[in-house]
Amino acid sequence: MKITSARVIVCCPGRNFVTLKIETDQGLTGLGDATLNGRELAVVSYLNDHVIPCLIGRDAHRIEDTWQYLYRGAYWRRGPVTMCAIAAVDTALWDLKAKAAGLPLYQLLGGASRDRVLAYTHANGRDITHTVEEVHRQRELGYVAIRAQSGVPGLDKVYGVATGPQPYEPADADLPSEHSWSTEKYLRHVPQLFDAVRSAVGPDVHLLHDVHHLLTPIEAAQLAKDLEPFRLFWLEDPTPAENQEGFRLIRQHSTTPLAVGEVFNTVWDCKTLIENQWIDYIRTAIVHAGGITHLRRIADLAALYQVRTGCHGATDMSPITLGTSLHFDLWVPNCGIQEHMRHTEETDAVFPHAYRFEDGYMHPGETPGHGVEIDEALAARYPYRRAYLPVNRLQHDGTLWHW
Ligand code: CS2
Ligand code: MG
Repeated sequence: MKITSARVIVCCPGRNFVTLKIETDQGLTGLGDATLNGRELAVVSYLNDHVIPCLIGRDAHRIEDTWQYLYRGAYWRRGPVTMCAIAAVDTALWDLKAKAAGLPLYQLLGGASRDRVLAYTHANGRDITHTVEEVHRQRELGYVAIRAQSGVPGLDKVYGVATGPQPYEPADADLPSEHSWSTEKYLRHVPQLFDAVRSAVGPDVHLLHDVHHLLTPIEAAQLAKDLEPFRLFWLEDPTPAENQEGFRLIRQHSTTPLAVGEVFNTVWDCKTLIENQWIDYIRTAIVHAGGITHLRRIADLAALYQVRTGCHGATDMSPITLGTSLHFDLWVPNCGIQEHMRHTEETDAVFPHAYRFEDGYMHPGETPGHGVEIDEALAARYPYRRAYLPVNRLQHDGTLWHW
């Protein structure tokens, strides 16, 4: 099965998505997600200018060889732009192989290890009362695992919490908006939030929280310790992880489970964290870490140390990543949970998909391939719009804070 063409499709049905479409001489097409939130066009150029010319004429079945060719052949290894581009090719090739076999992708990976995939969603509120209401609302939709975030008294905006009635969207402005940050206020507030949420939902609902890399290791250790009575499923990105050793310090002080990895792009970003058992969940996404071919290497390393997966699933993971992730989750022996932030109706219409949500769990469906397609005519009606993630500055003196 020879690759005859490859094209990049950029669209913005509510938010930007970059999609790679590969066509073959057998008439089959494969799709891969290449969306890198806030830096989309860098990946478009990487694909168009440097990757696509090398793909034409290659055997679409040689997924591993193509992965190594793009990773090693570039000489310049790793990095989010490179690994997103490789992920798009890899995902499209797995889609093609599964379509050629007439099987849903999870069957090619080794078949289902479970009947369905546990999913968590977000409850975001202006304040504690509003967040508790949002948690109840998500419970009514069927979720049994919920991430709770809330506005903090004295801070105008907090990442992960919408300012109006519309759902929160990570990339929110034509130029980066600025949020002010106070570690002291946040550290005082979050234990009160979880005290209220835990008493409202009882012991059986899984509760999660995302710190978005905003604390130093010792501050993160304080928070993890203060949250112990509320038995979190996980505390996410408590501190930036470029310095993997920072997590040792948090571990020394707390038994709250830790999750990290949505910004990682290769196994090298988490090798030390995993081998030292400083984390419990690895959150790396298919789109950001070189596709299925590389993510399964990360998951296999993690399995040796009883670290489980918790794939990133915010709205900037396109339906193609979500669908592919669900095939991965259904198979991977050490799956923990999958993040599920619902896409807009416009996005769902552009990307018709076989995956479904029911009673707190998800399933990728039985359609051959990863089960997600793109309606190109509809996509063309939503042109690219520049959008950025916000930055944080310390409230008291304007210092640019961790991001
Ligand atoms: C978040 C995301 O879903 C999450 O856990 O951290 O909102 C993340 O910040 C965005 O996906 C960044 O693009
Ligand atoms: Mg996160």
